[in-house]
Amino acid sequence: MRILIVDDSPRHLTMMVYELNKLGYATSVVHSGTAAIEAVANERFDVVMADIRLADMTGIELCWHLRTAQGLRHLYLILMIPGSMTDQFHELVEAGADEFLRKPLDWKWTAARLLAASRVVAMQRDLERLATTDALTGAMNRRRFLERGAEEFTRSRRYERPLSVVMLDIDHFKRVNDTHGHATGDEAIRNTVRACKDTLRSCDLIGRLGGEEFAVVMPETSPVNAFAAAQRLRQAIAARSVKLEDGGELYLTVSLGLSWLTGPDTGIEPLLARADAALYRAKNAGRNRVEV
Ligand code: GH3
Ligand code: MG
Ligand code: MG
Ligand code: MG
Repeated sequence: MRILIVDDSPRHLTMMVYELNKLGYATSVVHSGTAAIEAVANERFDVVMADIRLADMTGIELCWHLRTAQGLRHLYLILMIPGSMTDQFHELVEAGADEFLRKPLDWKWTAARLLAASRVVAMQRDLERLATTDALTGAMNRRRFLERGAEEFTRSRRYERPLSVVMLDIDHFKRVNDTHGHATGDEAIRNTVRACKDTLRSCDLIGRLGGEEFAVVMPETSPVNAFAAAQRLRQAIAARSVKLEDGGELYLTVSLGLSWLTGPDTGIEPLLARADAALYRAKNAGRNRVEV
């Protein structure tokens, strides 16, 4: 669990970092609300522990900011309040705080509350994983793939960097199911994703778009390099086999369609549509090949 501490008292910060590290949590430190907002936008944190009195904004204002920001719903917000504060607790919760702790912090109590927070964080992560990964292969599911693909598109567009997309579909897959059964079919699908992961770079996005149809977004990749990568992938898949129950081996091929970012593109969808059209051509041209 990664914790961001927001406090402008250096003495208090040193103490907190020491105690939280002793509990096994990874900590980062910022000294203002503005710096906190920037930090959570750039880096993934699970918990924010903020002093309610900061130089540039109150902890309540910080909570409002973080709660209304895009993509930060997972943050678990803990406000640290003066021991003398006796009311307005409802305001803290209404502002989006999940928890408040009195200063000076009681370390046993803080540890207990962080344990409670870690249960929420773990559940949050499980839900996120379930909502974004394909259960059969562990690849990104369609929704997550399109979301991440859109992010890569925007980045490539802004910095005028190349971006390529490959769509692939297993050849004659219906025969696999019909001849060898669904379990073998499933294994063939997993095998294809393994080949993608082994062959492509770790920054390439691999999504399972449908049954035995996959797409890859390749950031920082020119059409020429993407074509070479698609050919390598095609060969890697053709060279792999799935073990059959009778001891035999099943070899499969895929057809691939390639597209890349061009001037008029306004989103990732046109690239996917062009890659899909190219894939269709690859099927018609005899399968086990890459078309542009
Ligand atoms: P083509 O070469 O033209 O792609 O022929 P194909 O037989 O592969 O045709 P198509 O891509 O349309 O076939 C998709 C088949 O994949 C249909 C469906 O029975 C099967 N399928 C889809 N999802 C799954 C799955 O999760 N597991 C298994 N075992 N089969 C699946
Ligand atoms: Mg098809
Ligand atoms: Mg197919
Ligand atoms: Mg298909």
